[in-house]
Amino acid sequence: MQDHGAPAGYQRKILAAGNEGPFVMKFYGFYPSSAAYRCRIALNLKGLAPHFVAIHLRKGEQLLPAYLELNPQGLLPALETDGHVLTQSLAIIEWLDETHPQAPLLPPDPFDRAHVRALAYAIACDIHPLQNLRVLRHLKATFGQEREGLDAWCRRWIEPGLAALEVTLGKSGTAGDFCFGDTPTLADLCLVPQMYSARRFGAETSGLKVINHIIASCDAHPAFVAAHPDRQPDAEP
Ligand SMILES: N[C@@H](CCC(=O)N[C@@H](CS)C(=O)NCC(=O)O)C(=O)O
Repeated sequence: MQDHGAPAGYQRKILAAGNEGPFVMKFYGFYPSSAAYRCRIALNLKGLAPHFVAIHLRKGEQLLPAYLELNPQGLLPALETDGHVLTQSLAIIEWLDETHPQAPLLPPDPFDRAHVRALAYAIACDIHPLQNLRVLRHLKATFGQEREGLDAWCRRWIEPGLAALEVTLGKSGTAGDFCFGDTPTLADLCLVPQMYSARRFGAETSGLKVINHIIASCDAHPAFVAAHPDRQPDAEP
């Protein structure tokens, strides 16, 4: 585990006060982790910059006793704040949204909220878990799959998952520059990391017109830019 302290950059000035009290907000993540990436975007949108503790997943640091004490699931991310440890990226994001209501991540109407959550869950519950490190390691160890087979496995779930999302977004009539309207919501926080993973696994995404329009908007948004894996203090070449 490596404590990188509070990040420099545009968030620091907004957050400094929150990090000087008795409770230092600590975020446990790893630069390419999708679930951590979702939370980093939310933290940036809320103007928060917690201390960052890097947990190197490929070195197995998520299974060290000190981390399992925080999250017995051995999964990233975790957010430690005010004497609480929050886990599960969507629970963390909704907690951030409830406690920092500016730049809301869910629309006000209950049907719209359900729609945005459904978009987010389609990614976070139905696509992402199949490409997780522990799943890929199991496929390798038990079924002898190497890089090519593992990438094909991931594409097998990512491509139809994103294709269905593209249809849903197109039919909704509510997609704009972002998944819902013209400001970021929970759905965009899940979509951007999923598209990052899609590229890593060589998935075909060029035909996803609605999604690619949204990704272009996110790529131009400073909160998303600052959350990119390549810009994290633990990023590796
Ligand atoms: N549903 C969880 C998923 C968390 C998760 O799968 N995290 C991954 C990184 S994206 C992880 O820690 N994987 C460790 C492993 O597979 O051993 C969430 O949204 O927080």
